[in-house]
Amino acid sequence: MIDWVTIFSWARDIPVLLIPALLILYWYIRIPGNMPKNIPTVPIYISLLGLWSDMGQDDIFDRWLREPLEKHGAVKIWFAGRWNVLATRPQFLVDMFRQEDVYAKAGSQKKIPWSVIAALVGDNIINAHGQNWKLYTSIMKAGLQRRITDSAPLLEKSRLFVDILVEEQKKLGIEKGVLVNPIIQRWALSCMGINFMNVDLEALERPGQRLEELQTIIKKTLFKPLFFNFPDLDKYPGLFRQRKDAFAVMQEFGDLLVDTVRRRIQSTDQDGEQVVDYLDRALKEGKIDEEQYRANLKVTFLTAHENAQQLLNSTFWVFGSNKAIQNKLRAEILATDTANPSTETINSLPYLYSVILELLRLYPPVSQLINRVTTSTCALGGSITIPNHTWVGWNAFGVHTDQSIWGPDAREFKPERWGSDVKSIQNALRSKTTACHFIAFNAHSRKCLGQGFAVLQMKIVLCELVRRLEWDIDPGYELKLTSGGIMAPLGLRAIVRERQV
Ligand code: HEM
Ligand SMILES: *[C@@H]1O[C@H](CO)[C@@H](O)[C@H](O)[C@H]1NC(C)=O
Ligand SMILES: CC(=O)N[C@H]1CO[C@H](CO)[C@@H](O)[C@@H]1O
Repeated sequence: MIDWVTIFSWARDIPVLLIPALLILYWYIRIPGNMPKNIPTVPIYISLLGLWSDMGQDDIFDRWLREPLEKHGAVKIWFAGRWNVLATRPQFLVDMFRQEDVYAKAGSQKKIPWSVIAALVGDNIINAHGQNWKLYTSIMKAGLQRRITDSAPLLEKSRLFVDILVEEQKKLGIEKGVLVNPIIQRWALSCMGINFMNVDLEALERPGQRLEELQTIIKKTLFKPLFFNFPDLDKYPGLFRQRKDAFAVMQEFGDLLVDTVRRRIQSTDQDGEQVVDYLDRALKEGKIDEEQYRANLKVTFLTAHENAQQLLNSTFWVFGSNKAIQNKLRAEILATDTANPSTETINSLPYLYSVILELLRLYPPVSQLINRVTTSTCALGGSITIPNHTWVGWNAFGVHTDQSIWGPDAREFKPERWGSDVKSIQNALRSKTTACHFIAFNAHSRKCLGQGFAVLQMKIVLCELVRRLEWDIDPGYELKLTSGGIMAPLGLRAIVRERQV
């Protein structure tokens, strides 16, 4: 028999339970009253799309963000558990990037210090502000910007990378494409190791090492939509088993990395000039503590391989689907008539250079970042009044594909727009960066310190790739970009053929 009495008393309790729950939810997602009124709000469900849809971030942008951003230059947007101001108008960005003290860097270590991502990155050269940033820069800058004169070590890793692609294709026959992403990750880890950690990780030579495996796990863990949108949930690892595991993975990565660099040959690095050597000495001299040492080591490891990895993922897509560009680049590279180009030769090729800048423009690996906080009430670009202690950020994909900035062909891949000789390309890069028309590496005081290395490394791998291979996109592959976080194609397959050289 139905127990009506119980049901009624239970039903009576529903509002009693529901009202506080709704109030809490309302309080949690409400837009603070002092947020700027003269810019539109992106509805919260768009920020939460990742929870139920697998739309790529280019589609999400085109559908919901492009119009308000191009019209108003900035929007209010929900991200990582709070309301933020996101800007794309160059004039606003110049203002933001120039006034370091007003729009202060504040990464997850400040915003969500209890979170998994904060456990991963800590307080480091990228997200620190003020004295700490100055300290880290004074220690690491020389290592980050070390001039690379010999192309041979990077060329050797790129050669191995191409060998592996060819081998994998042989195993698959000629109809199915190679899954390029995992091989790219091994290439990127190897290049990072020999240039910043003073250690050859042999990620290409010996696949499946734990340090490599952890990278795949970390990337998956960080961008779990639920925790990405509601980082407050990270406060309860007891409730969420997978978050407990996530914290353990971050710890394991740090321990393993420190262990790996400590085991490198000690005799040669007394006066080593790589980032790890400078960090070692700073730790020994007591300039930084163990925690700061680990945070900066980890962030160098991550940032120095991850962005290049994503950019090369995108490169396979662009060249595979645009043979004319692939062929034009090949012609320029073959005209050098050498399999072992020096850095001078590599740096003298204008098309190669402009192709890489165009890749960075249309597929900026760091496509959106909200990691600055206002330190007082301020007027962004003189017109948008933002309250103190509000998070602000930028979207590079939006800036780079705005037709009012880049012209009606903004969405087309046209390397020629950068110029036809190295000098004019350099000038274009400089002026477009200063004006914040191009922000793949950010701009002004906090711009990327690894830019020189990143571009050289891409030039070298492209030389080797197009010299030895031709490739097409697997006909069964349909382009889909990642839905959040770093921007790149998902699960790309390419059919590669070795050229007769
Ligand atoms: C294609 C490759 C790369 C891209 C697209 C890229 C992009 C960026 C961006 C957008 C920022 C600004 C981040 C922010 O505003 O918080 C940045 C900063 C930084 N990048 Fe890169 N990066 C790349 C490669 C590298 C490499 C290879 C290194 C070497 C370790 C590196 C080291 C750094 C450092 C240290 C900063 C912080 C600079 C500062 O705040 O003073 N990057 N990068
Ligand atoms: C801005 O907010 C921060 C954090 O709440 C506070 O420490 C700081 O004093 C405020 N600055 C001003 C100028 O009110
Ligand atoms: C977006 C995407 O698929 N990127 C991939 C590039 O390759 C690495 C290595 O396998 C993957 O981890 C990334 O997810």
